[in-house]
Parts: sequence; C-alpha cells; structure tokens
Amino acid sequence: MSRTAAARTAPTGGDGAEPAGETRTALRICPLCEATCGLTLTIEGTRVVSARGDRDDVFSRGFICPKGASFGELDADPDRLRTPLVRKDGELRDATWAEAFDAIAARIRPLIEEHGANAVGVVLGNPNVHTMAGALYPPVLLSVLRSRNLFTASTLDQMPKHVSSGLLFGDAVAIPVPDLDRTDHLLLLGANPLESNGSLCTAADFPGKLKALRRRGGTLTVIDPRRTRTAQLADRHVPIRPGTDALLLAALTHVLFEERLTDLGRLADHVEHLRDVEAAVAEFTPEAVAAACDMDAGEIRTIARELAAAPTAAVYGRIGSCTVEYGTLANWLVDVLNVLTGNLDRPGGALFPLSATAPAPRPAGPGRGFALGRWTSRVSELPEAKSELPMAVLAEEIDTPGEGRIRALISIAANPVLSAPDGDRLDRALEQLDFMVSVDPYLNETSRHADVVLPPPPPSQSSHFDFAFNAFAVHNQARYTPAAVPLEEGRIDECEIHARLVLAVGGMHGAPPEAVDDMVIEKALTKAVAEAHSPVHGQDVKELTAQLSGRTGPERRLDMMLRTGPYDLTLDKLLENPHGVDLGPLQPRVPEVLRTRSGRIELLPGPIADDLPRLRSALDERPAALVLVGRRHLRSNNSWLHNVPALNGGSNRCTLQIHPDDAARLGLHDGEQVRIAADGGQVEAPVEITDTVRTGVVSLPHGWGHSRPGVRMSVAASRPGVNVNQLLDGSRLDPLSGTAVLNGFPVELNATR
Ligand SMILES: Nc1nc2c(c(=O)[nH]1)N[C@H]1C(S)=C(S)[C@@H](COP(=O)(O)OP(=O)(O)OC[C@H]3O[C@@H](n4cnc5c(=O)[nH]c(N)nc54)[C@H](O)[C@@H]3O)O[C@H]1N2
Ligand SMILES: Nc1nc2c(c(=O)[nH]1)N[C@H]1C(S)=C(S)[C@@H](COP(=O)(O)OP(=O)(O)OC[C@H]3O[C@@H](n4cnc5c(=O)[nH]c(N)nc54)[C@H](O)[C@@H]3O)O[C@H]1N2
Ligand code: SF4
Ligand SMILES: [Mo]
Repeated sequence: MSRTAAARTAPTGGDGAEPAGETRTALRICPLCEATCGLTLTIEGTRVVSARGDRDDVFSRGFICPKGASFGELDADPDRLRTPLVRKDGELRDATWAEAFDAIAARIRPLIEEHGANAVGVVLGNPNVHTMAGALYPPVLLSVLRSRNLFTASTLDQMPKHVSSGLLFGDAVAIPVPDLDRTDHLLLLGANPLESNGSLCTAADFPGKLKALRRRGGTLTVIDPRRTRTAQLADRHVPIRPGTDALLLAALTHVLFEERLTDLGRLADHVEHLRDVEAAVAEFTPEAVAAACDMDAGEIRTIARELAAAPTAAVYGRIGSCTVEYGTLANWLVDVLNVLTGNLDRPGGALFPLSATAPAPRPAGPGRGFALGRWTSRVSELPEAKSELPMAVLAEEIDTPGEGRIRALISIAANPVLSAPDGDRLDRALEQLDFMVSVDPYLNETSRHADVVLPPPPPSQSSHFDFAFNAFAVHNQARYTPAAVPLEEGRIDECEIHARLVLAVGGMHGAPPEAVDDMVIEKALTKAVAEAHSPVHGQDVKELTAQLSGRTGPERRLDMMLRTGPYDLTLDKLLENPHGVDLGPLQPRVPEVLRTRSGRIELLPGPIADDLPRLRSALDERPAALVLVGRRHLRSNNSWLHNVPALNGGSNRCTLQIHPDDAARLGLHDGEQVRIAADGGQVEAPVEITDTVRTGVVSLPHGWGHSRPGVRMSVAASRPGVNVNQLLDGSRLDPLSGTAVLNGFPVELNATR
C-alpha cells in the first residue's frame, strides 16, 4: 500500500491526533473549479504544506493550476471562522453549535407558522456544487421547507442551458458536453477555459486538450469579444459584438438549411419539428445578422460550412452565451447546430455523460417533459424556471411590503451582495429581514447580515465526491477522497451542519443528524426497488439498507447512489481505488436520455418559438456605442478567493480594460480612474488599455468590492476593487430563464479628473 493510500484510510474517524512535524500525503479532489483535479496534499501534523497534481488520478493525470497549488494557504486562512456566530444585542458573537441551532429552530418555525412557507427564502451559491453537503442536503431542506422562494447562482449563470435542455430533451440536467478528447472541430462561444478551466464541461487540463485537438489536425474557432488566452490558441477568433451570439447561431443554422448541409445521421429518427426550425430561422440570413454581430456575412457562411464539413464537431457555449439578453435562444441554437450536423450524441461531437451516481438509465420512451413558469415571483411576476426564481429579484422579494414577503433567509455558500445585480439594494434588504442564517466559512459582504453564521470546516477536513460535475465530465469516472485531516476540535462536518439545519427548520430540532440520511435512504431505496430497470429491483429495502457501508450518513448515501446507479460500483470499491475508477469515454445515450412527452428531441419547443420575435427585432436595433463584458482570471473564483495572498494580485486585478482606440477617443490614460455608469448605478475603476478587448467593448471582472464594513476578510479588504454588478438594477433578464444579463449591457465612461 502506498503512503498515500495508507493516509487515506487513516484519519477521518478516531481522535486523529498526529505528532506535529510528521509528514504524510493524502489525496483530495480540488473543489476550486469545475475541473475537479486530483491533488496530492503534503500534510505536516494537521497542516497542509503543499499541493501537487496527482499523477495517478484517472481523470486529471497530474494537472494542477495556481488555485489548486494554493490549497494549503486557502485551507489555513486565518480569517476563516472557527466557531458559529450568533447575533446578540445586534452583534455577531462566538457561540456554541447548540446555541446556533437552538436560535434557528426558535426563530424560523414561528415565522413559518405565522406567515407560511414562502416567508423563508433560500439562496444557494456556487460552492454548493463543490461540496458533498451542497449536493446532498439542500434538496432535503427545500422539501421540508416547501418554499417557492428559491434563488441560486444558476440564474446568474447557466440557467439558459437548463431551460434549453429541459425543452429540447425533457430533462433540465441532461446537458451535452463537447467530446474534447475526440472531436475534430470545436466551435466555442463565450467561454475562456484557459482562465476558467472550463464549465459545464468538466475537463482537467482543458488547455492541454485544446492543444491536443490542434495537434491531431482538428480546428478551434473561438467567438469572444476579447482576444482571450483561449482565443489566442484558436485557428479562428471572431470578436463578435457582445449579446449577439443568438443571431450568429441562427444565421449558421440558416446556412445549414439553405446550403443543404444538414445531416442528422442516427438522430434522424429521434427529432421532431425539423422543418419548423428551418422556417423559424428563415429571416436570419448571414447578410441580415452581419451588421448586428459586427461580422462579415462571408465569414459566417464559412463557419457554417466548416462546421458541417468536419468529420466530427461540437458547438459549445458558456457564460458569454448565457448571461446575455438572448441566453436561452443562444443555448438552444448551440444544440440545434449539434443536432443538425449529426454531432449530438456521437463520439467526437457533444454527448451526454453518465455519472456513477445518476439513477440507472430507464428504457427509452415518453417522459413527463419540462414545464416553465409553473408559478411566478410575487412582485414582478417573473416565471420560475427549474423551481427557481431569478436571483435578480431577491432584493425586491424582501424589501417590497405585503403578504408573501420573504422575512427569513437561509443562505448557503452564497455571496449575492457581490454576485447578483444591485448589491447595495440587496445589502439594505438583508437588513430588513427578521432572521437570516448563513452557512459560510467567511464573514463577508452577505454573511455579515446573518443572525446565525454556521462555518463549515476547511476543505482538508471534508470528504469529497463530485455529485454535480461528474454529470458534465468529458470522460466517465468516479473518485472519492475522504477527509485528509481529522476534524479540528469544536468543528462539525458541513454535511452535519446541513442535516442539523434541516432538522431545525423542519420541526425536528434535536433529532440525530443521521435521521436525515436514514430518511433519504429509505425513500430512495423504496423507489428504486419498485423500478423494473433498477439494479435493486424487487429487493428488500431493509436488507439493502443493512448492506450499505460508510462511516457517516453522507458516505452511506453515496454508497446507496452508487449501488442503484448505472455502474457496478460501491463506496468500498472507490476506497480501494483512491485515484479513481475509469468508467470509459462518453457513450451515445439517445433515446434513453430523453424525457420529453414525445420521447423525441423537440427541436422547436413552444416557449422558444414564442421568444424568437424578440430576436428578430434585434436585427433592427441600433447597437449601443459602448457595452461592458466581464472576465475571469486564472487566480480567481467569483467573490471568495481574494483573501488568499497568493491569488490576489498578478493578472488578477479589478481594472477596466479598454481598447486603445476607445481610450484615445474618450481621452483616457492607462492607470487613471474612470467613472463607469450604467442604468443601475456607477462605479470607479482604474483604466487598463489593451487591444485584447475589441472596440466598443470594455471589460470589468466580477466578485470584487470588498469594502463594506463588518467584513472579516483582511487580505481582500486591502485590495477591495469595485462591484461591477452595482452597474445593474436587476431589470435586464433573459426572459425564459430569468438569468441576469451580466454581459453586453451599455455603459458610459467619464474621466474622474
Ligand atoms: N457580473 C458578473 N457577475 C457574476 C458572474 C459574472 O460572470 N459576471 N458570474 C456569476 C456566476 S457564474 C456565479 S456561479 C455566481 C457566484 O455567486 P455566489 O455563489 O453568490 O458567489 P461566490 O463568490 O461563488 O461565493 C460563494 C460563497 O460561498 C462561500 N464558500 C466557499 N467555500 C464554501 C464551502 O465549502 N461551504 C460553504 N457553505 N460556503 C463556502 C464563500 O465564502 C462565499 O461567501 O456569480 C455570478 N456573478
Ligand atoms: N479562474 C476562475 N475560474 C473559474 C471561475 C472564476 O471566477 N475564476 N468561476 C467558475 C464559474 S462559477 C464559472 S460559471 C465558470 C465560467 O467559465 P467560462 O464561461 O469559461 O468563463 P469566463 O471566463 O467568464 O468566459 C466568458 C467569456 O465570454 C466572453 N463574452 C462576454 N460576453 C460575450 C458575448 O456576448 N458573446 C460571446 N461570444 N462571448 C462573450 C468574455 O469575454 C469571456 O471571455 O468558470 C469557473 N471557473
Ligand atoms: S484547474 Fe480547477 S480543479 Fe484543477 S487545480 Fe485548478 S482550481 Fe483546482
Ligand atoms: Mo458560475
């Protein structure tokens, strides 16, 4: 047994005491982005002193980036909260776990009883997809709360993709990912994996995979208003006008029909409404969209022909195609193009991953379909999508008086004061709540408003399995890393925090936390044994429950999901294979994956057809003189890594990037402060003149603005930056998905001299 393997089985339980100074290694899947790299941690006593890429990891093969390398520094950040905080006499003070959960039970239950379930809002932030707790417990929390006021980072991010997948395939989480390792041609829109390491396309070493694509003779086209590091790798970079991707994609679709370049291949028998799509895009000729996109009509035709001619190809869009005015239409068109070129669901194209914890595939056939707008938000009456309301209306749901107002908020791993539009308004709204709980390691711009803060332990002390990202990975695999360091005295695991939260708000305060896991296991197994296609069909629930291994509730739940899943896997098998189990390349899954009412791919869904007139009218709109887009830096992760000294600095700076021609026109000099104004407000930032951004476009990153009082993030506060989302008032949304328009909105610049 290797040292590493020995370390993996050692600590978690017991007292875990280690003589200080003794060095060992342990494996930990990195939780800092979607690439899910395997890390080898070197641990001295209980301190992580270094992190390297795990060369034996079946998925990441040793890849690591600067964020993963700073795992130890992040883990040991002295600003991390060590104990729960409870507000007394207006001030947040250290408290015991018992006091914290008592306070939650005492305050939330009466509010629900008096004002109903919707009086409690829930906000789920991005790191929930990077923790086991965040995958396993929020669904239970929501089922006990039964509140319609759910807001997540998805409506600042990928909700357009969920809506598009829901409508096309009948399953909002059936998201095709580009087959990076095998494709011959990648058309990439609004994504910068060289900095982000990829998203809704989990691939460790995305940069290496793009280089390999080119080495094997494949081609890469990048559509991005900035000449990003990803664009610099491409065969073709198109600096499109922000917000117009849907027009470009509609024109590409048009060309495929017009030039008879469609070839659905095996999918031909599984697609509805093909001719309706042809009619729907009839007006979107390359010539008609060229001016709006600021592209050459000939180039649009070339891109369409290249896409059709490639032996295999994948169209892939991310943030720049999501958080924009026509986000759902663009995301729909991405997969329409994949279908029309026969690339959906074929090796080398865009395929549906099958994760180890997904339910075992059921036989093909009609499903329940996907419905949008089953209820609306109270104030602006915006439709729900995937049971969520737009994050952009959270503030108004709190600060607008009347029946149904949100009076209490449970915020888990979220920092909407910085990540959502108009943080100032949200900041004030949070002050008006009767009660707020934050599950968060930091006292930051959002959690500072909480009455109770529940801090999870640092990542070295948490076990990890990627429930979310395995479902979007470019290669099927499963890896589990138990906690690398034993829980520090006085800490409780984040899974237990969530379980106790569920019990406290669900009227079962004080019950053992495993009760939550037992309840879930019983319910899930009862369902599984009744399903003919389940590997446990017809078996006895009690016996199955007794077979589950795992030292903790979450481990037993993982074991259960593996046993009822599509592969012959158990928790023990994952523990025996600490570097992971390779489950092979992605396989075709149509029609089994489809859940539409027709059991086929519904290529022109009604809500999409109804939204197309909006896109048609965009053809005649006069573009704004200057629009703003965001950007990500390799050493960042949204709003919460600015407190790690190694990650705060270098290229990771909150500057306003502007093209030299625009700077000259506006008389702006490099380094000077500029005032940026938009319909929601204004902020000031230093000018950075660079020709990597096209003319007519400026770029300011998000996640900055750490200057509010009461925040306990000393490093971040020393270089606060400004909050780009203060430029927005939350009214610009992609209507079908409720996703905030964070890219491509008009701004004005004024020197502060
Ligand atoms: N203008 C603009 N705005 C954007 C974006 C953009 O591109 N431009 N991007 C959007 C996107 S894609 C996203 S996903 C959102 C993100 O929006 P949020 O999810 O609101 O923001 P994060 O900065 O990811 O903050 C997450 C919070 O989780 C906490 N946290 C970290 N680790 C853990 C943990 O292990 N457990 C718990 N319980 N908490 C933890 C952090 O301290 C922080 O408070 O921002 C969006 N906002
Ligand atoms: N280092 C780092 N990695 C991260 C994160 C981070 O903050 N830092 N965040 C993580 C999260 S939560 C997410 S969701 C992913 C996001 O992953 P990506 O989508 O790859 O992230 P971005 O770097 O925001 O890339 C969006 C690109 O879209 C471009 N763009 C803006 N508007 C438009 C437009 O209208 N059309 C087109 N075609 N392009 C446009 C921008 O210039 C930018 O280059 O990254 C994840 N990984
Ligand atoms: S690429 Fe992502 S998962 Fe890999 S080490 Fe960097 S932050 Fe971690
Ligand atoms: Mo995100």
